[in-house]
Amino acid sequence: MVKSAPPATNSQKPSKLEGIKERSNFLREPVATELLQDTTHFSEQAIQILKFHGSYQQDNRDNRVKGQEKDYQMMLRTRSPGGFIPPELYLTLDKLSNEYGNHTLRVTTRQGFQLHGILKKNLKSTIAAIVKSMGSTLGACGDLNRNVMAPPAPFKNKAEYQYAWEYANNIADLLTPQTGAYYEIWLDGEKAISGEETPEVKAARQSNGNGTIVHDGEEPIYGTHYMPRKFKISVTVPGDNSIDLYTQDLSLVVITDSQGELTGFNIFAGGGLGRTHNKEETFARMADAIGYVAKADVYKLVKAVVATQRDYGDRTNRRHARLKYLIHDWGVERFRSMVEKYFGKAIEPSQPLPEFKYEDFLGWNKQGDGKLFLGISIDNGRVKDEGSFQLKTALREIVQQFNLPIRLTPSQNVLLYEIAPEQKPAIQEILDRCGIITNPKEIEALTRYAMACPALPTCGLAITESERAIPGIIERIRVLLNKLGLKREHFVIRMTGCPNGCARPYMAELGFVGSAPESYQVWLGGSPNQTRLAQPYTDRLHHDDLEKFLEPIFVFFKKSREKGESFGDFCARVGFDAIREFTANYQSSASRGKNTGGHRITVRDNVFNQLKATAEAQGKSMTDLLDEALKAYLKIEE
Ligand code: SRM
Ligand code: SF4
Repeated sequence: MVKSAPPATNSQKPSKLEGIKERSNFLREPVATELLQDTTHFSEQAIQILKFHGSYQQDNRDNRVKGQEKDYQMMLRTRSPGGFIPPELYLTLDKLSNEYGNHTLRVTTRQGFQLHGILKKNLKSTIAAIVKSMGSTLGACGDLNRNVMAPPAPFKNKAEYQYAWEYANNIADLLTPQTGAYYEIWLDGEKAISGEETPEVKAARQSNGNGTIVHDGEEPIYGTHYMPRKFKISVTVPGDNSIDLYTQDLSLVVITDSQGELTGFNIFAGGGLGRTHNKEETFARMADAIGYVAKADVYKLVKAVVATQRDYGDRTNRRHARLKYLIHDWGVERFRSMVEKYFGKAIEPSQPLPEFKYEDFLGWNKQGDGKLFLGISIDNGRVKDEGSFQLKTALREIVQQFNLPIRLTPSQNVLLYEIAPEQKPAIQEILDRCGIITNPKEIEALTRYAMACPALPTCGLAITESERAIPGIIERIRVLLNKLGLKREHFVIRMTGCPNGCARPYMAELGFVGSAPESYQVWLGGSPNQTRLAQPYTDRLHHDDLEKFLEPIFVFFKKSREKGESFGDFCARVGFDAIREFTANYQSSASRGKNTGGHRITVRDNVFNQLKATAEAQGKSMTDLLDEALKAYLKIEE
């Protein structure tokens, strides 16, 4: 018989957070008390508990002034399994972002929406409005199961996609906190009106298995201390890696029989990306294949994995508390046998799977039931209106007029679906009028496959810029590639403002990870379909040195790549020693005295954004557009 939660796995003192959770009375205090106080911000203890309710306390770091109180504001994140956003919720979020937030919405890398800039005094009204519109923020952050991911494509004629949605939803329900705290605090005790969970899920939560549930208190699965750390799950279909399967604590892959009937799931566990610079004991790790579980046992298996991490995950050192460290320390065999004890039987061997592909589902597509869906690319997930680029207006108008549901994608984009073919021209007209490109081929390919985390000014952990820096970085990489005769070349670029890995940079072909102000650690060698971990190539690249750094690597790539080989595959194949050797012996065309044909100038943010939107709308590069505009202004004739 295995113990139930949470035995200390060693004799060291539990971390401070374990005490805060224990004293919170199942996530009530001190949030409930402090919410009623007329203050601009919460205490350190309340901040920790607030996370479980889906909110982070932040401050606008652009507005920090020494000696003055910080410009406190709250970020709110939705819990949206499989990225599902019903139309009424979208319209509410849009309204709330204008009324209480910073006028933008942000699609996250785990298929949620974030609102930024909400003042403490408006937090209750904002959460209440979200819940009343069929949404929730409960469990979007904190030490528990986070938003469950699933491929966003609404293929109605591919049963496996429907199973992935169904099970993502049910697992999210299974692991939803059971405490009454959320409704007491934000809705004065009114119970949620959102979708009811299935009886099967309810029964699965209550069934004990071999010690998977804790008998005292309000939380049968989590107990008083919840999880040692955040816990992330995805459900996908064979071949579809849109959800970055290897980065999750737990991933399930739908397995069907020859008739398309669901038989069970392949299980992967132990992925995770967060790390800390110069702390070798922290690392990004890819999930391991654990085995196969029949459909009838899937909730039992999920609970067994959760219980293993709940009871044996490290509760003393939060930097060592994710499931990936438990699996790393134990090895897969020991981990599997512990899960089997909770599960009550042996886990079967994995079923064969085809190769995974990266999918983003952009553009107009058929749903398979006569209806259409449209994938719209959003730079870094930021839904906003700016100059001639009116994405926020366009989405609001479309959802208002056609009452369409949305699926948020793991690559920070949106899919509008359930579109009747006759609605297509009117929807296209709105998007054209608002300056939104819908043909994926017209989107700059480096941008299409890139992601960046928010970083400054909202993220308290950011070391340097990310979302605000990546457009300029991509533009410079494009100019460089063009100059080197790699005109149509593209690859996966991901950037984060610190090593926590929120935009999953360690799976990119070219990853930038903030390591100092204006500087990045550079990771190379991830694969285009995110099935191989990249490796750190250099620890500190100042952004001014981007071209000097990348040029030799791109030239080597151009000279020595195999036919059709991608940039990431090339870097992994030749290895870093070969790249370093080539770089050391490389003489750039500039240093050989030739004209590089380019100089860098700085423009203000608003000019840059307008320039970018206009260049995209006109299908030109920003450099060409700027060149044209300046020549006209300066009356330069050629
Ligand atoms: Fe993240 C913390 C934003 C996905 C690993 N993440 C944060 C915070 C809340 C900063 C903080 O703790 O104060 C960031 C808020 C920034 C802001 O201003 O909004 C933040 N993370 C995000 C989002 C919004 C990035 C985005 O570009 O979309 C993503 C929200 C997803 C969601 O809807 O739930 C987001 N974060 C991720 C991912 C990717 C994923 O889950 O697929 C990772 C890497 C995968 C993983 O967990 O291993 C990730 N975030 C972290 C970590 C490091 C965790 C670790 O194990 O060490 C932290 C810091 C922490 O937990 O201590 C963090
Ligand atoms: Fe903040 Fe770092 Fe996550 Fe970026 S990667 S959002 S800087 S915690």
